[in-house]
Amino acid sequence: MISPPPPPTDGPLTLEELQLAARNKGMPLEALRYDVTPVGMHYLLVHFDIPALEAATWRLRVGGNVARGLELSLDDLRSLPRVTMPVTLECAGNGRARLHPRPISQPWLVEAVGTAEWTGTPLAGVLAAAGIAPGTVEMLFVGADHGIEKGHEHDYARSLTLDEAMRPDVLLAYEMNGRPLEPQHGFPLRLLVPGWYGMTHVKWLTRIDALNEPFDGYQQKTAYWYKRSPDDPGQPVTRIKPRALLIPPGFPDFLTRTRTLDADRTELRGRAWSGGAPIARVEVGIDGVWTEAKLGAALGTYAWCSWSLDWDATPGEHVLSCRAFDEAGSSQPLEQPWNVQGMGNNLVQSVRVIVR
Ligand SMILES: Nc1nc2c(c(=O)[nH]1)N[C@H]1C(S)=C(S)[C@@H](COP(=O)(O)O)O[C@H]1N2
Ligand SMILES: [Mo]
Repeated sequence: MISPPPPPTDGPLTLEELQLAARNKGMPLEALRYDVTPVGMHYLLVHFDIPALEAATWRLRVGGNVARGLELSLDDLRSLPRVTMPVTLECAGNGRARLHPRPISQPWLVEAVGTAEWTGTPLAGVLAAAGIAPGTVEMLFVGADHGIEKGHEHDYARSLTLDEAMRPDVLLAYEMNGRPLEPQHGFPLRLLVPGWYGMTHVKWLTRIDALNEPFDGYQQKTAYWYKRSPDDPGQPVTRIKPRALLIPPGFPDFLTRTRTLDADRTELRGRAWSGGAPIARVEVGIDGVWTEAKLGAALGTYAWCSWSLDWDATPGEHVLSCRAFDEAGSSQPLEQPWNVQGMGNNLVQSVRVIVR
């Protein structure tokens, strides 16, 4: 059962996009001031409905191509080695709403990001306990949520290669910022794959299966591909591309969000991250002239770092931008790239300010 996706449009936002935008939410940019994003300000993306799960009856089943199937309660998982790490999560669709024509889906601008302290147990330990059998190529992660996307009915599910799944920093996470996961962020358990775009971090985990063939479910084979045209085989979406964001200075106009500030020395501040490699530098563009910013230490291997730059704000209208460069040599485009699903659009952010 396949229905074609709605064609991209240059028209006004549709009611369907508005409906998604009102259910899901971005992080307010002023929350870039926090090292660790308060849970209620972290971005949120839920494809279907938030499932009703109870800690007392919920179980994680580990099966497929394993020596011993496991059935684990939340207490079982909590009794395993405990690891806490800060991780920056970003939705692969961040930036989609600026594309021309606009792919119809969750219409993010730039706010689909957040950094939390995640606590859980390394997945590798649970997989070792189950005994991954020879011939396993991928691990499949299945959520409790269910729905239809572009005509395909499915449980939300994604896979990882066995090598990626065995990375020591991949977690089965049951806490966010020191508290049990909120229902919307995956209670009672979610996958955490530091460095990867959000779709990989499967929430409401109920099943993990060892597969001896690559998974071909909707969220793996159809969604989350960089394609230049509908018949381009494309490339899978994997790790987070570099991005820097600026805390909009001054105060906003309610409707347009244009900023007003007084002529003075102003400290411009923001955050930068990349899932591919550490951030090497951040540049700030003031009316198109780029200056290197002062870079703070990263909060963690897979968490953002702060940056700042003093700016002598002179009266008039200005456009402020920022861009991140990582140690692998990746950066952010100044011209809008385009792909069919609107994935990984890390065009530089621009903030309009009026200095008085
Ligand atoms: N089970 C399940 N897991 C999921 C999703 C989902 O809809 N269902 N959405 C994914 C996507 S696309 C993103 S960007 C992240 C968002 O995580 P957050 O809402 O905790 O920020 O969860 C991912 N995990
Ligand atoms: Mo996402």
